[in-house]
Amino acid sequence: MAAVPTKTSLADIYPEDAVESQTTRWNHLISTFKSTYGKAPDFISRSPGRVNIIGEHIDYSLYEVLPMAVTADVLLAVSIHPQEPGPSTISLTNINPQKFESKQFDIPDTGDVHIDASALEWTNYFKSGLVGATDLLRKKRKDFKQSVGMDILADGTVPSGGGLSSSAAFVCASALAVMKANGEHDVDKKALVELAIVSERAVGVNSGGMDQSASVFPLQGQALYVSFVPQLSARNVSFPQLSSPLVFVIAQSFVAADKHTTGPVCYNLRVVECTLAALVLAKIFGLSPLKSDAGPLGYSLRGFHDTYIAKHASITDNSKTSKEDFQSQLHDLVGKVDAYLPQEEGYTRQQMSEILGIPIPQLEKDFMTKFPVRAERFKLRQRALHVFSEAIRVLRFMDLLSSPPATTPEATETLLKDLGALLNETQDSCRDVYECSCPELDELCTLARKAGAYGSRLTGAGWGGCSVHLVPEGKVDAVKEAWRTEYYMKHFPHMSEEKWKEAVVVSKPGSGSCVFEVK
Ligand code: NG1
Ligand code: MG
Repeated sequence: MAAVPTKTSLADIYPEDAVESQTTRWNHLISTFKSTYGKAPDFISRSPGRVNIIGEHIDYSLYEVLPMAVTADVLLAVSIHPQEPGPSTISLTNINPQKFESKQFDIPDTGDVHIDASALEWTNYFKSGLVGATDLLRKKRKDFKQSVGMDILADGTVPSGGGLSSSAAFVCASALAVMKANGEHDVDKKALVELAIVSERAVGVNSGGMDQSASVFPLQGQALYVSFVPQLSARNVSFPQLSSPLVFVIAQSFVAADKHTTGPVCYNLRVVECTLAALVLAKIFGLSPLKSDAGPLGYSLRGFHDTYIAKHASITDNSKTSKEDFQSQLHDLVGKVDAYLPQEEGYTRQQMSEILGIPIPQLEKDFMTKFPVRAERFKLRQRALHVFSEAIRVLRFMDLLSSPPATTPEATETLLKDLGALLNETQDSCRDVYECSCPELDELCTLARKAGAYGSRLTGAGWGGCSVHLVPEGKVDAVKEAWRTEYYMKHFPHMSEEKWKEAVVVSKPGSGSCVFEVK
């Protein structure tokens, strides 16, 4: 059981080259807290954003993914109110009050807080962390009812709607703050991640568990291999020793991937499609009823996969299968999908109802009500093909990362090219098969590759947001210049210097959540 660390020095939180600017930022946060609330904060909770290196849109199908934390993060400076009878008050202000309006609300003495997911408020993310932390505290302590009151000042540097998972960073930092304010000093990382996953679903997105894992678990300088089966677990992964460093460059498309407007329709629909693909495949292969699992809607493609293997290869615990065998199972499943889910144009509700022997109203009630979807056709074939082939790419990427040190420039070049090729394949699949890219993201990828990137792809949910690129150290400037002149100046001719700084970031793998004692 690893606990969220308590830190006392910024040098333990940020990469060396970021410490100076972070010190200025943290000092500003503390002084603004003092001028806002007339006292110093008791502590600061911190949780970072993430970039997903590979394994896109497969976490909610319960396949392994490989994200890393970035330096950009959410900080919540907190001062705790003394416990008193009656409602407790939460005051929330933001370091950027023009953009994020101050709010205050009471937690009634029942301790239950209502979240109006239809209102697009930044404070909802705090509330969702609060609700999750309250539930966890109630499970841990029989007499726990209601959180104490708090004064909070938030400072987030993860761009919202930018594909670096500002939402998970905010929810994790909030839940951590509530746990800490209520006297929990050793917050279990896994418990925090699990509660944040469930909490974020309360704000309207049927999310997988990658973002919350990537915000909480990472150790500085390492990527994170996250597994969801047989249960949530994460392993820090080192990058191989190379003769020139591995450089990931992150570029914003500045197309808002706002899951609360067009987004949820797309994202939640993909979750529905993957769930139904699992059920339809299980039916076709005589595996119904499929056992329910940790997929957001109760069933997953991984659940189908393991059940299929249990029946056909008599392997009961497939999580212990060797990587090679697991990969060949996935290849086999790609072939099965190709043969047994032939309909390129998608499946109608009527067709799925007939295959599954479930009346349409029941299908809708079970899978399309919690998060409504509007689609007429469900592209089970394409979604399952993407998921199984992306799961293979993650395994291949991991294999490459564990290759022996590449000490010569030639060996380094070969390895980086191979890693890049996998990123490019992911982008092709996201664009053509999973349909979660957009022209602007495609453009950023094409420009980067032309300017020398080894591999380029969207990262996060897609449909806008962010892209990630594996770039030779010596070509970072050329890639940046290509984007500046051929993407940003073209699409956003009036872009400010401030915005340009946000647009492209070279990020080192950062460290996960922590609490910082101020006093
Ligand atoms: P974004 O939209 O980038 O935060 C979302 C999901 C992830 C994962 C990716 C796609 C949430 C909170 N996050 O990420 O779990 O499914 O899309 O790989 O919904
Ligand atoms: Mg998000």
